[in-house]
Amino acid sequence: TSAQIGVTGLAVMGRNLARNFARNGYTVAVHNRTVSRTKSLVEEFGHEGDFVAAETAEEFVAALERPRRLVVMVKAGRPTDAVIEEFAPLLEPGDMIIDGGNAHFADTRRRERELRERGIHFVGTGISGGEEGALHGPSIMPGGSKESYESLGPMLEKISAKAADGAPCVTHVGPDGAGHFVKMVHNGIEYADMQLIGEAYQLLRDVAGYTPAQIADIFRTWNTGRLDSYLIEITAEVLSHVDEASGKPFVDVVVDQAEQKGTGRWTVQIALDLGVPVSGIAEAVFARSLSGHAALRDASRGLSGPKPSALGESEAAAFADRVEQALYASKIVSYTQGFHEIAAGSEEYDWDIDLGAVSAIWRGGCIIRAAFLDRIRAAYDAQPGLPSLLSDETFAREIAEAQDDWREVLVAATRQGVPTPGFAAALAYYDALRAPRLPAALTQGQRDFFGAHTYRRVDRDGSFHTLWGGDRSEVSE
Ligand code: NBP
Repeated sequence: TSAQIGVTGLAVMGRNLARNFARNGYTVAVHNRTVSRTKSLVEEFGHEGDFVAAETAEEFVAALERPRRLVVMVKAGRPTDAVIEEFAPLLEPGDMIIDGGNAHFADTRRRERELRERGIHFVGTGISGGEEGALHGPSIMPGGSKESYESLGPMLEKISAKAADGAPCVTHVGPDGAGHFVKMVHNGIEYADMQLIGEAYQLLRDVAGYTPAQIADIFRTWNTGRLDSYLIEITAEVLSHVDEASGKPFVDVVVDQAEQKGTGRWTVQIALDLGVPVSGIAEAVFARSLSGHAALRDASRGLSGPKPSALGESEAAAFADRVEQALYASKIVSYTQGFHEIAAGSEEYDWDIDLGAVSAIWRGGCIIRAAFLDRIRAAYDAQPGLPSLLSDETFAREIAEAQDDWREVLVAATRQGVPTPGFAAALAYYDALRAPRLPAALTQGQRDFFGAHTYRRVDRDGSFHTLWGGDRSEVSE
């Protein structure tokens, strides 16, 4: 029997992905560096479909029909290169290596280039949805050549999540590293979403005075509206969970130091390189980092500031409604920033990414799946060249309606000393974009003063310098 697809790297993700292919009727060759994983997969789940267990790389490659489709699900970084070095010599022109790990897109570009020279298609593929997604249907973001997608697309469409309208959550994102780039920004947006939800929780707790169980109910209500999303849904689950050992809310017994694996940080690093202001995502990454500085936080607990005082019952309910507005408006801004980064990456690397298609494949399977993404897609469908999501009429109107509450929430947060870097960064971005004039003019003046860096004028073309140390006359450069 020859297998239509092979998966090497059978930790949680690879094993579930292999099972997903098998459950969809494909014959799947399975391989792992440590053979026991391969054996246990076939022992435990062999009844789910057709698996071909391979102990060696040679056996694995031999089990695959041609052109070969070989999915690599190992730890990103060095292990991915090691696996490529192991398999590439065994492959033939036209074969495909699909890297489903969380690779950095620059690594994917390098690998794609190297393998292309050897006639092998390298398909860097973002896969989102965690282990459940891998098994039941992830959102899949493949890069690589068009040709490879023709061969792979139908299989990926079959195993992917389906959006509410039945559309598979996979599209050919673009050449070489486009898929991993989009997956990276997806994760950055996920960080921002989580930070904004965290801030909403903190405000409902400290300013409105609600208990975690009450806040869970508020989130459940929000989840029936425009904020309907996986992250809001699981937030309610986490908040209503009670720790068995202590009887306390679970959220009160967890150490408040957030960890990260790196894709959020990459999103910000690359945004800095591309010159794209993703301030909301950056604040989310920094907030996690700040939370982890235990010694710094311990040393700072005595610093002065207001103590939040809880509102009365009816005021609290009204405040919760405002927080919903603030959360929604901030969310629009963080998606605006994330899509700006994708557009900038697409421009820089000539990927020609369809932003509407990207929002469409995030509607199911992935961590940021949300009703909201339908509206983003509608915005790009209506106007493919939309310069910014904020220029979409619907989003602009929604922000206009939300903004009084958004500002009030930030006033309350500031007065009561509740940190809301995500909400604040989002509002600052919004206000900066709509400002008729920015203090950047003053910055240019300062730069010209100390470094003769020159400036442009509003009323004439060219670049100019003022002789600051002399008679302050202006010279044209
Ligand atoms: P891990 O990231 O924990 O990787 C473990 C796998 O890598 C095992 O199969 C291991 O083989 C293999 N491996 C390593 Br480590 N070094 C190797 C080498 N030098 N040669 C060959 N194989 C090697 O697994 P995971 O959590 O299933 O994630 C797989 C990929 O999917 C990662 O890139 C991850 O970032 C990405 N991802 C994960 C999630 C998630 O929710 N976990 C979601 C989306 C994407 P061994 O058994 O012999 O040690």
